[in-house]
Amino acid sequence: MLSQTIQEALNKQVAMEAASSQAYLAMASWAEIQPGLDGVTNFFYQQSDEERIHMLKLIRYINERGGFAVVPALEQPNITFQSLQRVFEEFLKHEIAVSESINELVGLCLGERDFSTHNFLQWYVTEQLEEEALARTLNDKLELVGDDKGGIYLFDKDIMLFRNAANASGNMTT
Ligand code: OFO
Repeated sequence: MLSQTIQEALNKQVAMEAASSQAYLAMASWAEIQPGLDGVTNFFYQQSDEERIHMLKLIRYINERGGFAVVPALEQPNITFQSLQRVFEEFLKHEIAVSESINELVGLCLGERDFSTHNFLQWYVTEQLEEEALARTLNDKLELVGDDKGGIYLFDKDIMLFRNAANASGNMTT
């Protein structure tokens, strides 16, 4: 049985994963109406789906452990972006915030001696390492490219390869 404290903290994480899914959906929709960003569009649609799966995993776990998973209300995320660089900066900022939140949750579980939840959360710890690394790599590449249209074309063409490579090297999954 989950303690009230852990249940509340897990439900906060549910809301965070849902917000991530919405934020990345908005990025996908923005990218889709820009000329030539098919790769970035696919990347964020897929990223949004994965965040929803992260949310579902938490919901199932909370309910399985005798708690009650609360489906959260959603705020509208940023829907327009000044540039492709801004999109990826926001992506990285978001992933860093998620990692911090997961780390706090892990610490809380140790304090509460909830070793099952601590164990369950290890998947998220690994996942966040992979996602943050991928977000940093993509930001570095965009910084190199700057405003060069040819570079942005190649970035868009290769983005799913970077993603698949990150999936293969870690356990970024769904
Ligand atoms: Fe990368 O946010 Fe989910 O866990």
